[in-house]
Amino acid sequence: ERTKADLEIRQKDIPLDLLGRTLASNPFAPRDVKPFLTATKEEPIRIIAEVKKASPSKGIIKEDFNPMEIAQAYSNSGANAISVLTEPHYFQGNLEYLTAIRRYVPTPLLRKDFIVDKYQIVEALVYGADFILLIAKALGTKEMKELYEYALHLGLEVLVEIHDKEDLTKAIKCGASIIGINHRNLDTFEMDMELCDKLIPMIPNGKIIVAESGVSNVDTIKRLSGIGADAFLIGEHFMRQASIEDEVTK
Ligand code: IGP
Repeated sequence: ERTKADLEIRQKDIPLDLLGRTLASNPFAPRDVKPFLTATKEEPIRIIAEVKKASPSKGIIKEDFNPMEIAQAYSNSGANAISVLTEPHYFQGNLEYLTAIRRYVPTPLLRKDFIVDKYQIVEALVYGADFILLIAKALGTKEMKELYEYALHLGLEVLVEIHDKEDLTKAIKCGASIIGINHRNLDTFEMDMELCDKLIPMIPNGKIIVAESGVSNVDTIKRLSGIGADAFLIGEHFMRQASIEDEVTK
């Protein structure tokens, strides 16, 4: 649990000399994830496969959870990126999973967590992420822009998650180039699988669009790809498969 003093320290900027040392000794230079996530004629459907043991809406999803094995299976079956839950309480994630996977698996990695301060962004970098998640609903416009620019400054890309029109306005204001439409309402856990139909037409051209949550069949993927989604963030469905490799290859 974070104490108030802890939070106050975190709100301060990380001193430049400390950041400089951190970056100088960082073995994980972030890779450019945009080409991996952009739909092309040759590869019109991009998959971000998620490593997730549990969730607040479903409880434990996978009992015999081995993050490294799962990531390897995702990578072998051609996933374009891997999302690693690092949030310890609700998702039973761990930052160490990110580093372990980064050492042995070549696929680009998303740090999936509730990111609210710069400290977590530096953490994402040194633990081996290539891009991070920022949730529009959880941040003010000014705050989000500041965190977004900080991540870019460190060489990380950002997936900005939206759930409604106000979130989209925020995402556009902060200059987001990768926008994730989360079908799941994070307050109520309600799903709206028609959300992309409403929001994609409002998104300016040239953005990478990621459809997130509740995607569990090829028909949904084809339909959303047809209306402009580049990539699909899929967690639970893959975690419940006996053979992840067969399922991703579909
Ligand atoms: C994956 P699903 O329904 O395929 O397991 O969803 C991903 O979209 C979901 O884990 C997620 C998430 C989040 C988790 C989307 N946004 C924000 C934690 C925080």
